[in-house]
Amino acid sequence: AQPKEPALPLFYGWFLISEVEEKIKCSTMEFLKTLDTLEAFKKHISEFTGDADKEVDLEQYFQTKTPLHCTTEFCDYGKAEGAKEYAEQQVVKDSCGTGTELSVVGLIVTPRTFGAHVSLTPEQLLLWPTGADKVGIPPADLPGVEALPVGSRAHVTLGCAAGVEAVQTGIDLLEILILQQGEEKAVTVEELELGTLSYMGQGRWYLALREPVTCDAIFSSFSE
Ligand code: ACK
Repeated sequence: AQPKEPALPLFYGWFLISEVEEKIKCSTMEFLKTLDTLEAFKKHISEFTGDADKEVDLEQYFQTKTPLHCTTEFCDYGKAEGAKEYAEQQVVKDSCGTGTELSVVGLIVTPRTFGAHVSLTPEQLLLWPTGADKVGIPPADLPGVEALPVGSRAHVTLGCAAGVEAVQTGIDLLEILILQQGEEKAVTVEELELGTLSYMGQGRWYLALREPVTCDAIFSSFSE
């Protein structure tokens, strides 16, 4: 009989080491608290609540999904297209268990997701699958996506609204980056201690961090 092929994982990615995970959870929750109290945010509250008079506690609104990580390849145990080819790459095999520093350059908040925008180094991009930025994007939005640099989708999902899947964070991030590239410039709402906060319409917020936050992470596969 043929030896059984090893099963493919759910996904590959960089996983924040536990001390960093705790730190990031705390500091990003602080940001949500700040956002919640801003008049500019309250003005657009109905995009989160459906009702301009309703309040929202953003810390409760988003459910954290751990372990915090930046997905490279979603394999879906081999059901996803290209999963096997990705897993077989020498660079992927060699990188498993190795450490790296992820650079978080911004935070996004939308009515669906809360996430960290990660800027990948050329070395990290070697682990970024070709075409990964476009997976699951409606064809009508593709021209905008294709104009973005490779790796633009790289993110850490920090939380999702009830009933929302984590895959949405990358899509929300791309949508925001496409808007930033477009003609319509974002409205800069406020200079915060952390950085510049912009409102992108339809409940979408982007905080460009004044200083990127470096997070120690380990490349690995993940299966449930
Ligand atoms: O926040 P994420 O990157 O979004 O981390 C989780 C991880 O895989 C485990 O679910 C991501 N994910 C789920 N489905 C997909 C998909 N179709 N394409 C890309 N990433 C996905 C999810």
